[in-house]
Amino acid sequence: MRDESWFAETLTPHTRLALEASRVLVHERTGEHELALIENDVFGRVLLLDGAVQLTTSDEFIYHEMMAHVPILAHGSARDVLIVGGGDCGLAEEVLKHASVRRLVQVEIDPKVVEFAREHFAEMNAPVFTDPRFELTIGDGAAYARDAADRFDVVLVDSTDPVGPGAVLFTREFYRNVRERLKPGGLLVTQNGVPFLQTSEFAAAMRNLGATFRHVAAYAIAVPTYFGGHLVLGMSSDDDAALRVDAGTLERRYADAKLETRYYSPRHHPAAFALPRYIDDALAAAVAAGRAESTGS
Ligand code: AG3
Repeated sequence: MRDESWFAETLTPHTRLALEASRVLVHERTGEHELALIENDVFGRVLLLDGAVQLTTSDEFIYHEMMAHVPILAHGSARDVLIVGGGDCGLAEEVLKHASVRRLVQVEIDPKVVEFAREHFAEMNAPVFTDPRFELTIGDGAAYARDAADRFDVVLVDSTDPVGPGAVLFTREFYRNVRERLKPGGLLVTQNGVPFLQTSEFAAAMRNLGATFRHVAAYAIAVPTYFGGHLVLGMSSDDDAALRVDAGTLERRYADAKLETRYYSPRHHPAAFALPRYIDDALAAAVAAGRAESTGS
């Protein structure tokens, strides 16, 4: 029987990160996921899906600020944004802080995650549900990418890890479909895990991106509850303008957007792309392999 006072992250086979639960608020199987919501004295409320920490009240700002503000400020005039996944709506909250964004479509597969987050993370996501720019669809994000006709300036894939229902969001076919959803100059940002522990998953996803997009970059973030070193976010586009944006432009856009951030800064933004060497090397090798496959086919 599981000890209900400790919850372990079971994401990788030979490691366990355990968090003490001072309270277990929810622990159940929903349609798509095993979901647990606990309280921890250091991190606050913690949401785990299928044994992987998704967010905590204390450190969610890191992932959400970096996933939203890096591409939106790099783009410079993002009006239409798509989020695939992101059921806790913490990412939507950061996206909607940009007055330039006119429409935010979010396609999440599991309505239960949204309900939960609405109830238990209201201090983070409450503004989202009254924002007329926000269009939430419950459905399969991969099918949406394939079938929709709409196009976006920025597409954000706020997925779980490449196991279970989220695995499809790391495939070449999905990335190809997303590419069709981008307007000229559009950008895709993807959650690509912790390369130190998820080495082959990271390489496979980057290879698929390399096979699909003309330009693939990645940036690293440090989230205390994502165990195992840096978590990497991929940024891909067929146009490298947003990947080359200079610090002065970012400073100006950041000031114009009137954002208050705790992790993102226009100085840190380009720095996050200067990857530690073992990640940089793995990225370069995977992208080159993907590129070779796509030109060979
Ligand atoms: N979703 C990404 C969680 C990634 C965790 N992976 C890991 N620790 N290797 C976060 C959802 C927040 N909206």
